[in-house]
Amino acid sequence: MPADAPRLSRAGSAPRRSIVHLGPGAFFRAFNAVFTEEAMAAEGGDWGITAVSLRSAGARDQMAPQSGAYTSVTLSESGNRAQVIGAIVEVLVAPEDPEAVLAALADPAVKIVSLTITEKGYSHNPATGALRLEDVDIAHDLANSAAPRSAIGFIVEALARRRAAGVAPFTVLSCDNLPSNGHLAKGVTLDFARARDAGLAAWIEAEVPFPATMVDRITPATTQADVDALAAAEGYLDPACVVHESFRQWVIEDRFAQGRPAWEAAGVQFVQNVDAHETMKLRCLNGTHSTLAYLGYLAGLETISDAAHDPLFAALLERLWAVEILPTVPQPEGEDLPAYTAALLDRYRDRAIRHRLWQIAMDGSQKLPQRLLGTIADQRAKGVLPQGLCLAVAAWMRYVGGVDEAGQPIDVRDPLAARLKAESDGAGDAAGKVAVLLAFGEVFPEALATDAAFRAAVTEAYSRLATEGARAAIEGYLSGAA
Ligand code: CS2
Repeated sequence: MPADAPRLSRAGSAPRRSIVHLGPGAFFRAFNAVFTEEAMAAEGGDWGITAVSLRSAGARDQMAPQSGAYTSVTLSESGNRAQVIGAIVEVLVAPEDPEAVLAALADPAVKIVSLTITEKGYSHNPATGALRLEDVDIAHDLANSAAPRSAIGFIVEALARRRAAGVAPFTVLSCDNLPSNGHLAKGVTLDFARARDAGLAAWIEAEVPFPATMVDRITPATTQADVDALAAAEGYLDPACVVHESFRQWVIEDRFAQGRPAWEAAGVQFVQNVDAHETMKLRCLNGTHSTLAYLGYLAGLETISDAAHDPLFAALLERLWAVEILPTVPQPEGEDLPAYTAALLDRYRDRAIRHRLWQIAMDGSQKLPQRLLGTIADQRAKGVLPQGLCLAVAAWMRYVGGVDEAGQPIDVRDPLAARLKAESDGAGDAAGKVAVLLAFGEVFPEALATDAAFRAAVTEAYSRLATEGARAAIEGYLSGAA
């Protein structure tokens, strides 16, 4: 990196704020903020974004010296494209000053509160969708409403202040990889509000829109090499830059309380119901992402493109899509499903995108229900046993055991990591380990946990992974399926 490269600085004035976004991570900066920037460029409007970090000061420390500006880098083997984004006008750090965040959320000029807080940010039970009132941050926020820690706590307190002041509510726009994410966000918000004040909950239920969305852009974590490459190419330093694929798709239910940016000018699709698009994406993309993450990691691979270029894993993907996943996906308006999965394989093979399997493997206990278990449950309801997806579940079970095929420790990142490992370690043979992990009601719905054929298939797959390894287990699945 050029040692004397100047720091990126904002060109021109910042737009006035009308959006608060919770979760200023890489995906948000590669996705929401880029669409909003382009919508304002095309159709005007003051849709500036106050981004709020609920945990750490990292994003703020990276972006404050740049007045919120940063670079969105589209990666390509034929040459990267840099786009400076100015839609973010400030970054707040909630633990430093929760009142500043609440003031922003209660600002009458704020019309949309959007979320990329990851699956675990909803403090819900993944198997049921209900708010976990015993969650440590939720319990804190119910007792300390003026100094919340959780996204839900901030949203409800801000809505309470708007209601008390006679200010119209904002729209809550969930942009996380969860089925019916708008419905889920509404459900946990109402659960929290009811625990505080029934009248407030009734007002929220009647007045606050929670449109659902499907979001899609592959965005690996930014590395120092990415920052250095940008500095070398563009002549400035930008530690807040994000790198991503060219592809992007945002499908939104068009239900907003006080308007929205002209996102359609940036290519956003507005539909009445996003469920079919969500199911397509969560099961075809995220389901195979997680499958590759666990089986690929156990097989010693590092990235999605490594796996997608490996003939064995490519054959696994093709069979999973054609036989086990697509039969459970309803036809989304305007989509060609076989073409969609063929395009996915091309996206996965893009060697310009170094998407680490370890990154995707994170938080599996929060991801499996919507990525794999829903598909399996739908197949089981038809009397079908999807052996390939059972192998993927078994691979997750092996992964959370914390030891790879070379006997090396795995750095498992998951809210339930300690319990998953402890109970798995103490469970004896494959059947015992599968049994204790299926007993995690936060992950496995009762119908699957008590399904003998599913349990047997996962146990058999777990045994093959333990004795023969991931590659042999995949070969066995493919040859047995032939
Ligand atoms: C990935 C997703 O990290 C993960 O769990 O599966 O972030 C995936 O890259 C995005 O959903 C793609 O749109």
